[in-house]
Amino acid sequence: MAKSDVIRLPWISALVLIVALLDGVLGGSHRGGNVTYDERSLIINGEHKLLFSGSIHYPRSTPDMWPSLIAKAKAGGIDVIQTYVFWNIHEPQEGTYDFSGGRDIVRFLKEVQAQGLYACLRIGPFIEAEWNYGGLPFWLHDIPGIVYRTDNEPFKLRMQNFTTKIVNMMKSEGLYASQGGPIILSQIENEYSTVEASFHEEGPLYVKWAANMAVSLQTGVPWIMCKQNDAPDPVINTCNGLKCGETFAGPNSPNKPSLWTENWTTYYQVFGGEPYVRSAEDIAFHVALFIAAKNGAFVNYYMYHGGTNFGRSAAAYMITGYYDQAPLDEYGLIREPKWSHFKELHAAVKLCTKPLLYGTKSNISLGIRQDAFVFKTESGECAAFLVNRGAKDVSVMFQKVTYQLPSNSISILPDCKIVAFNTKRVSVQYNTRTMKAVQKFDSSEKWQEFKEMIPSFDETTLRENMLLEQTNTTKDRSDYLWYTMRVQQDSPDSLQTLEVGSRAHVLHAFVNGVYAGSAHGAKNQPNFSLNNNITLRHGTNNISLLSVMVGLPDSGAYLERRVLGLRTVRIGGKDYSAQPWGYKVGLSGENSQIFLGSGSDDTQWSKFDNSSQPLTWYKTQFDAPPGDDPIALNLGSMGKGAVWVNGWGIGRYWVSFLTGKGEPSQKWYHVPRSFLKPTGNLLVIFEEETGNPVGITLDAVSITKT
Ligand SMILES: *[C@@H]1O[C@H](CO)[C@@H](O)[C@H](O)[C@H]1NC(C)=O
Ligand SMILES: *[C@@H]1O[C@H](CO)[C@@H](O)[C@H](O)[C@H]1NC(C)=O
Ligand SMILES: *[C@@H]1O[C@H](CO)[C@@H](O)[C@H](O)[C@H]1NC(C)=O
Ligand SMILES: *[C@@H]1O[C@H](CO)[C@@H](O)[C@H](O)[C@H]1NC(C)=O
Ligand SMILES: *[C@@H]1O[C@H](CO)[C@@H](O)[C@H](O)[C@H]1NC(C)=O
Ligand SMILES: *[C@@H]1O[C@H](CO)[C@@H](O)[C@H](O)[C@H]1NC(C)=O
Ligand SMILES: *[C@@H]1O[C@H](CO)[C@@H](O)[C@H](O)[C@H]1NC(C)=O
Ligand SMILES: *[C@@H]1O[C@H](CO)[C@@H](O)[C@H](O)[C@H]1NC(C)=O
Ligand SMILES: CC(=O)N[C@H]1CO[C@H](CO)[C@@H](O)[C@@H]1O
Repeated sequence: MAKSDVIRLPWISALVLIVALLDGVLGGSHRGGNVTYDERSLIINGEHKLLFSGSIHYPRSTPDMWPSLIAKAKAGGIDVIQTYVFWNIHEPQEGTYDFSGGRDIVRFLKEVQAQGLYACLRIGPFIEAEWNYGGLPFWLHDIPGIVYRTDNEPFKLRMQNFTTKIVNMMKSEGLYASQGGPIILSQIENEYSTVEASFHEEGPLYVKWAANMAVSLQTGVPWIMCKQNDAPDPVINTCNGLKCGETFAGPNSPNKPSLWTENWTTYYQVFGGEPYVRSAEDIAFHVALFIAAKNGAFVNYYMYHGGTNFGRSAAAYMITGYYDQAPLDEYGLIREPKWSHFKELHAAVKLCTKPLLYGTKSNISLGIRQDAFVFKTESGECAAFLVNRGAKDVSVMFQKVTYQLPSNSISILPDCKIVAFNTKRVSVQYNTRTMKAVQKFDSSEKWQEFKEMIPSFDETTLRENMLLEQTNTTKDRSDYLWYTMRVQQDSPDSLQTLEVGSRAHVLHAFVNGVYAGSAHGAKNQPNFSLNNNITLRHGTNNISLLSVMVGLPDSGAYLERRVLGLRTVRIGGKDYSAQPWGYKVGLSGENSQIFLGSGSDDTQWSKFDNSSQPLTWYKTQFDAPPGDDPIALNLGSMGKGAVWVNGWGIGRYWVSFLTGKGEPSQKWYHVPRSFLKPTGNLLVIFEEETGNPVGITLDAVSITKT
């Protein structure tokens, strides 16, 4: 029997305890200091640091959730909170800034500081992040001559302006570690290498410009560029990926440390896609491998808490819940065994800090697929990582002792003798999440409805003899754009084919105000078509096509040139693309802000008639459920649309887009407690399809150990 098996359990508890105690004693010592680096690690106040970091994005939760999310990260052994800065929520119009409420990044960072943690600020300001337009404000699109993310003056001017604005704000609040604040790193650009080649010789020029621009802002803390192997000195190139312990080519200069800015705890999920579940064991293996094999000194979990893409903030096809499989789930509840397994991993690695950061490394082959990485200081402190990359459990001999190594696992020996942790051995209890309906909306008298107008050509004012590009027409003020036209039919009523080619995401067709079919694309299918038979009447017919975007794209080169919306329309084989088209941006319910329930809205609500017609608004009221469990709307009875509670955008839902297994990608939609009043909360839903709101429930979310 392996020695390690006998000793492990009490030993790890003791370790956790010691680390917890140390943390208590040293708590608050995470304060400020000048930040530099060498080839081994970041150096804060002259001290080398081995840091665990977790991504928590402030706009994906609410300010009243921030303290507990940060506290749970800290309790899980996280040292650094990493967030992007979301340009498009802060500068909705050029030169107009908003840092209020959930946009209060300073408040978020001060909470990080108050809990004694560091922060890594990824300014970008292009961030991708499965966020609408990759974080770029849409007004950039209208700047003459602009080309995003390359050596282009109009873009560089705006990028520099916003980056400077953020850096100055951080400085004036004293938030850089060099000023005694929490921020130890900031990031410029984001995974630029994935588009760099598209910009030819201008790509590398832009990288140099971005690095110089950032460095000239003199934050007193290092800048990083992730996935950017040519990051110019002194900017540190960092790794993003699932397996940086295997894939990272390493720092691009001998004096830079090995930092992993995105170790994906799961993968984003799209409508129509299955959740991606990455096991705690697999993540722990790659974290330990990065530390041992790549001299990793900073590991960030992307995401530690994913949260919610409220309102219209998600990028194309992204579901509203974000990285629900992270150690803290969408609702901020602890997900086991991930959270505790990582906590134990962090504690074990921290016990190796001295040999890791100040020792010399050697590796010893223990078998064909087994290696030991051994770190020793001059004074004799020793830590070892025993790696089994093989698919079989094996026993290996290390320093005359036999160790059992489960398949694909790493054992951590903080004293080179006793196994404190093995990435494969999960000792913590699993938990499961329960959704319990606490309120039903099954009484049809309590619902009211409003059928969205189907505009005809005559009712439009914006006219063009062509099919307009969708986003340049909506300016991203709405997901919805109506394309309308008239078709003259001289012969008697007849069946005709309607063929529409689209580069938007969803299409609903109406002929003479009557629903005539829908079609949609998918994340990996940028265009789609609708092919239906329609009945044309003798005389003039009104064709009204509602083209829908489910978020703007967030990645790729030349984002400003994307052509989205309808591309071709044929009826009875005849091409109508260059006919006179009339346009209407947005829904009438959106334009009157029907979801605010304010007096200024003159919407004529009527009794719920249970007719399940497409394009219907529904509203009702509800009281907040007692207790403080998180709550979510179960929209399993609905099709596709959007939800608001007391005017807050809960997000887009798309329950009818089933996964390969025939399930909705997301059925529950988080309603943060802070959006609620005790009684009389206004719930407004816009349903594009034929969903029935009578089947909706409000569920309390809780976790139980299993
Ligand atoms: C950082 O370094 C500067 C200049 O060397 C020094 O004035 C300042 O006090 C240092 N800051 C901290 C927090 O140690
Ligand atoms: C950004 O541009 C605005 C004008 O749009 C200007 O007033 C402001 O000073 C600029 N800010 C920075 C930090 O360059
Ligand atoms: C062990 O070290 C040698 C020499 O530095 C190196 O070539 C080899 O790749 C290392 N092995 C592993 C598994 O990292
Ligand atoms: C966008 O729309 C404006 C009119 O609002 C037009 O002048 C411009 O050419 C359009 N740009 C593109 C790229 O379609
Ligand atoms: C087409 O729309 C116009 C203007 O709204 C309306 O007067 C007309 O009756 C509609 N035609 C049909 C066939 O519905
Ligand atoms: C999508 O576009 C490509 C070329 O741009 C075309 O070949 C293909 O048929 C289109 N697919 C659909 C479903 O419209
Ligand atoms: C349209 O009508 C034709 C002829 O009746 C039929 O063959 C075809 O299947 C129909 N297409 C659709 C999409 O219903
Ligand atoms: C609503 O309509 C559905 C069928 O469309 C029916 O099953 C249900 O009983 C109706 N509910 C009410 C309250 O009328
Ligand atoms: C750098 C790296 O590890 N990238 C990988 C991240 O994960 C995706 C999806 O599994 C892979 O395709 C990448 O190669």
